[in-house]
Amino acid sequence: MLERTDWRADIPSGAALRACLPRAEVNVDDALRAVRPLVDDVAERGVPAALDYTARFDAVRPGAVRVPRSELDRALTELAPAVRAALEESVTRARAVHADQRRTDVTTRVAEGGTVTERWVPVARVGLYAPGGLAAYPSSVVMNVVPAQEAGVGSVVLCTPPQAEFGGLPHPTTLAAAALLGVDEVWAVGGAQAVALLAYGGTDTDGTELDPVDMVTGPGNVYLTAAKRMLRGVIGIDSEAGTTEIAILADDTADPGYVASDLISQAEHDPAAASVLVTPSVQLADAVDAELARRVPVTKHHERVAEALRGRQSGTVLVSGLDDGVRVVDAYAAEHLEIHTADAREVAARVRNAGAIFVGPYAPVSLGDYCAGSNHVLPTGGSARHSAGLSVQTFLRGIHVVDYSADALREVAGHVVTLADVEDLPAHGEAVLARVGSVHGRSGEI
Ligand code: HSO
Ligand code: ZN
Repeated sequence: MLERTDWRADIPSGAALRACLPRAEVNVDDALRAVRPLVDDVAERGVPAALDYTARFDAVRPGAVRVPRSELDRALTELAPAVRAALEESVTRARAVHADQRRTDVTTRVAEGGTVTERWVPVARVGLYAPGGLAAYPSSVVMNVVPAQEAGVGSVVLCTPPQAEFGGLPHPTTLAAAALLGVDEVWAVGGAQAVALLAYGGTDTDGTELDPVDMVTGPGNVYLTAAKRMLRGVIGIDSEAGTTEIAILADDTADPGYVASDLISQAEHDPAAASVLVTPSVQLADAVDAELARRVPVTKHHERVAEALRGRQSGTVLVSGLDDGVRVVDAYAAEHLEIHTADAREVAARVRNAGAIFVGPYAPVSLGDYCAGSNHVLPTGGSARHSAGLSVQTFLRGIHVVDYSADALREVAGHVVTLADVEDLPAHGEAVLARVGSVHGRSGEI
């Protein structure tokens, strides 16, 4: 079922290893070219442009971008009790984890009378994106909003696409999740046009000002990702959370049914989703294929799943042992990595690159998607090599506060003047000399 790559006898090394892995060829350059005129248009014309693109891409044109408060309240009132309870549990667990990520300011005494304090300050206003597309994502509302709130962000806008079947409003469960979390500014706009409108702001059809944000976070398709990349600088962005992917490192102790169902679970998101099995066991690979053959046809979204599993972004990689297995999953740097091996904790501890690691048979990715407490907005496409998922840290900036007394400045003044001279920036040294008098026979007097 899954295409096989056999590296048991010979495994590529270095960059070649990364290049040979099953991976989607996402052409962000094409997407960048496609979204540039759209972004420019929204920058120039604001809301009317954003609504034009919404009409074109989402086949619906809402009367206004901002969702009325009454619709948020209604969505929450009409939310099924079981869904509300599940969302509340998801929020409680995510809050517990993210509250522990808060930072305290740290003051370092560098010298007598000289201190540097790292002061953690939240971003003032953020735009959080919850996708629409093939599913509704109230869980992504939780995963964006909770870290922003725990970081102390004062002003939060949720952006999510409007849907024709809901009369131009976003999905009601997405609205209910926002209301449950106390977010009352929701914009019915999605995709690249949402990012552009968040970055530049505008005036809504009823005259309401839509204020620009300082930062945009959240997952989305390649066009949303391209718009984030393009507008980085105008706004801050999180890591690139694109089409979902799961890698599973498993040995012959793994349950093939668990492995197959988890590979299917992420393939369900999108025909371009990636499901990769890495194993030293041919027996397990065969058993997983047999389970996939049995399960895929009967899963609800079998067409999407089959396409994702058939794609060149998915496959099985056979390795000679778990050491090579760890090398492969490190090179792949999966958004989600599951470890199904004997002593899974020990193997997990050796992994360096992953968005999130799920240890052992009872921590499936779906648990993390909804209710583990961990965040599900995670780096994709190998960006877990250098980036992390969404967290409180994403929304904080560390500001260095430098506080020196006259004596403390005098004590180090000679070194400052020397370094300024060596860089041929004598005015830098003179700024110090003006305060401390003379150093090295040079005086601050002009
Ligand atoms: N697996 C997705 C998140 C998600 N799953 C939302 C279900 N709902 C990307 O981490
Ligand atoms: Zn998922």
